[in-house]
Amino acid sequence: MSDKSEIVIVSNRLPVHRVERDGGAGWETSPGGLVSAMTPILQDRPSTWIGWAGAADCSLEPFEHDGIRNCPVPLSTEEIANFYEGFSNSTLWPLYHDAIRTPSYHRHWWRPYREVNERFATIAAEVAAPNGIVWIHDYHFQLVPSILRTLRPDLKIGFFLHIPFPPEELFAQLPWRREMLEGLLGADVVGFQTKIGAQNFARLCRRYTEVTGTRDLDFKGRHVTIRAFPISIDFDRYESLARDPAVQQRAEAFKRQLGVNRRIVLGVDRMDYTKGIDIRIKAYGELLRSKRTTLQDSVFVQVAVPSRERVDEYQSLRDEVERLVGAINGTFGELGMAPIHYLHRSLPAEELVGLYLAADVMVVTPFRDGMNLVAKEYVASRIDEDGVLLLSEFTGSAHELKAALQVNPHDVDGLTNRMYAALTMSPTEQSRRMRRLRRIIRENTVYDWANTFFEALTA
Ligand code: GDG
Repeated sequence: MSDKSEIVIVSNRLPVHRVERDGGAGWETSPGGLVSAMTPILQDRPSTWIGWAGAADCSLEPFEHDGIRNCPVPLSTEEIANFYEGFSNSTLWPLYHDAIRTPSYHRHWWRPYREVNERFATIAAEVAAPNGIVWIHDYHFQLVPSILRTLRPDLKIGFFLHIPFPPEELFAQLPWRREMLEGLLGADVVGFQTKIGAQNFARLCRRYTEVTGTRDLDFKGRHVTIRAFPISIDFDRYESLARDPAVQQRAEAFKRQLGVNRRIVLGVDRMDYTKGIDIRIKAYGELLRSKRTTLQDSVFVQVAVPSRERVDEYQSLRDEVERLVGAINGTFGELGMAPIHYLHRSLPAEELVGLYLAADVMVVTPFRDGMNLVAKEYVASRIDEDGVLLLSEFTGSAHELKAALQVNPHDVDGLTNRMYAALTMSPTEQSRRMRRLRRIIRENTVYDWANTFFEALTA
């Protein structure tokens, strides 16, 4: 068998993580939609996944796990600071999310970004079989398509952006805007979460590069397909977890712990300033202050998974969230009973779905989000067709989940009113909306998403 791969995936992290066992260290497949969506496509074909293994200054040999060859790419401590925490997460991440925190532009971050992109592209060029397929994921690697195109013109190259692609006025700030656009134009297919993202990209390419065309583009004699591919979840997995008696018992236990007569309002997010965690806690505080809900009527649970903790903006968000929770609990709580329960940690999937099952209202209020899978997971878990999804208009999911109770998260009064409407929605209205939501997600799963992208790439 050739040691070259017909399919190569490039993403920031490998689909596995290292675990310490009795007999020494080993690898385990990481939970997550992307990994399971790729598995049916990668299995039975020689394939390689290229990514960072998650530890600094660590050089590892390629290895096989669960039928997929993993190729770990080393990053130095300096590269993690400049390429990952710097350019990726302090320049691109805020810029692409409506600049809700001011993006920082530093030339000493740009150079490592380009160098790391060159390293990943070089490895992809080495492992891909003649005429093979390379699918590159996300904002960390926007230069990889064009570098790879130069090294290996025979390849089919796809790129998918998991986060929003910003409008012209914002993207124009980026000092390296032309390089970034031309980097992406090295792909055959450039995929976005929404049509707006695809349109923003095409418009910017027409302004700053030599492309021709309106919807799809032609660049240097090649055709580049620009399209929206809204990502989704493994609907059946969430539905069957929700039917699992052990998970249902967890849900009942959560309800008992929190108080059987209290309606449960739930938020689940990475601790990220794009997610609107602070604003929803403020809105819940307003509900308590105006006595539209009380400590006895409802309880708010916020799970915030630790994320990018070495970036200052994330640290100050955590401080602010913890200050707000403390202030509201201090004002409205009683001994042995708090209005807000806040967990700063990640939960096992069974517990997460137990919480989805227990929650009467799911609050998803990002100021901007590429898609938001939590909203879709909540819907898939609601096997009894009840519960209310309160969803920000500024998520990719809002384009599909029209039957959710939609809200502008910048409007605290509006959000408070909608939260109240969610808490008091009639069972008939809940199930009318939930049935429609469930149908939409059932009809476009993460497997459909992956297949549609692959079809576009191999057409
Ligand atoms: C990016 C884009 C886009 C969360 N807490 C726990 C846990 N999670 C899992 C959820 C969900 C995932 O993390 C979060 O996905 P989101 O889509 O909500 O958000 P991002 O992490 O920002 O993802 C986003 C996505 O990429 C895919 O393209 O939708 O817009 O920003 O799956 O379930 N999982 C477990 N325990 C937790 O405590 N096990």
